[in-house]
Amino acid sequence: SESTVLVERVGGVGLIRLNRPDALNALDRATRVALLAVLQDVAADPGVRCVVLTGTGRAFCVGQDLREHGAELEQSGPDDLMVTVPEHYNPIATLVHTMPKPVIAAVNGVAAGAGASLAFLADLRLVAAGAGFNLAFAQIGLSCDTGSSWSLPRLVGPTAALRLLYAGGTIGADEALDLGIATEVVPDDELENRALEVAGRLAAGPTQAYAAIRRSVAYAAHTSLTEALAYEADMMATTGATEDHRQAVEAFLAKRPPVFTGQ
Ligand code: T3D
Repeated sequence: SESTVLVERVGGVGLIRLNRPDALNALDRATRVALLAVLQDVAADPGVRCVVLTGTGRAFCVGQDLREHGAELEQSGPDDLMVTVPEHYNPIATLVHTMPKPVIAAVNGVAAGAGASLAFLADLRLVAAGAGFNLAFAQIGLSCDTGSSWSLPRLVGPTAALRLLYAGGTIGADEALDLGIATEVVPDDELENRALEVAGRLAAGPTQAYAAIRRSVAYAAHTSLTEALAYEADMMATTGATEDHRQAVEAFLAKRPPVFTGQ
């Protein structure tokens, strides 16, 4: 049978598609395992210089597969949760947020629970006009996972984060844009092309600089200015030693456009 997570290379872009459209791309065990493996592959592949995460069909991802989850809860009680979060959601969340290249969520439809949380950990969220976000956790008596306690307050502030986590309910693309969750709202049928356009541009960029910017911004979110300055100095030393930096300065001085190779 066809895999529930597809990955396609479009130039330097790794396009990851959650592919259980009949289940609104809910994350059952097999899909969580496959998604983690695919993320590990694209993270390690130097030929992939930007990653796009999207879904097939009318949803982006509705989080945990509650049919499978319900059956497992019935059978073995909450033990399943104690394994699923540390063994599946945590490494998936970490990779989405820390792999050394930009990650874009192309939110093609509703993103709920862990699905919304995954989108929050991407660098950019291009959101289809008909899509939305639903912090579904509390509606089923759960707290929150996949980094949403960390990412959502950073996007919208702690008060709005609590409001969204308490309330459940789906917010639309325009409200997501107003709140700072969506970086851009795109007509439904243009989303994939737009995501590939933005991703293609990033994939043609200075990948190591982008990776270091990603790390610097994440690091600075929980440190003092003094520590952030020291970290920036390290990252500048690293990126200053790259071939991309050397040739881009040369290109600047010669008044021609730089050609970045990611090296
Ligand atoms: O073990 C652990 O670690 C737990 C970890 C949990 C992480 C999590 O992600 S918890 C959060 C899980 N997700 C949810 O609670 C979302 C539940 N879904 C919804 O709230 C709504 O379906 C949506 C807001 C996402 C979409 O609403 P709408 O009106 O567009 O669609 P719908 O009619 O509610 O759903 C359509 C079908 O998809 C429906 O099935 P049916 O009636 O056509 O047979 C519905 O049951 C199914 N569906 C939706 N979400 C899930 C799902 N089936 C399984 N798992 C789902 N998450």
